Amino acid sequence: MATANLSEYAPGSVPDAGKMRFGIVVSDWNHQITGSLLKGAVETLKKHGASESNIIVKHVPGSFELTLGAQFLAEYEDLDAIICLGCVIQGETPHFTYICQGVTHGITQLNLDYNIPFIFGVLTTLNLEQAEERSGGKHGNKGDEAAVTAIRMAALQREME
Ligand code: DLZ
Repeated sequence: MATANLSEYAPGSVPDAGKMRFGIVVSDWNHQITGSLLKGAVETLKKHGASESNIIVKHVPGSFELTLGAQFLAEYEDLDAIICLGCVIQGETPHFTYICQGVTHGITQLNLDYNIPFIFGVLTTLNLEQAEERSGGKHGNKGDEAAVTAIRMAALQREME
């Protein structure tokens, strides 16, 4: 099966984000990749109506810290959705597995503990090339996908409130 393009979505499927407020927590590890994810996420939020002043960006050292960074945002800011951006690249030791498990479980738990969506915008790749392909390369940008997911989930919550 072909890899989906992360920047493509059905026309009309993304609600207006004009009245929404977003948090983005981004990992500085593999910053050349996460910088592109951040750029994609911010541009996509703005493209769908979010204003710059309603996008709060905070940096953390590595993907393992995304969970707590996102929790800080949920505690100290009034937000409709929080996007977590990171890039974990497999190395020679099992460290990759532990970081991926930690951040995956952490973000899942935040989704259950808080009544706002936390979006998993973390690339987990076998090498740098795969990460480049998914951060503005031939497979699109995971940051775009995370932003669209954040808007859709925030709209879903508003609809159900
Ligand atoms: C330590 C580490 C390693 C080896 N690899 C990555 C990675 O590929 N991507 C990432 O986001 N973070 C990595 N880290 C850092 C951890 O996420 C975390 O910041 C440290 O283990 C904290 O000491």
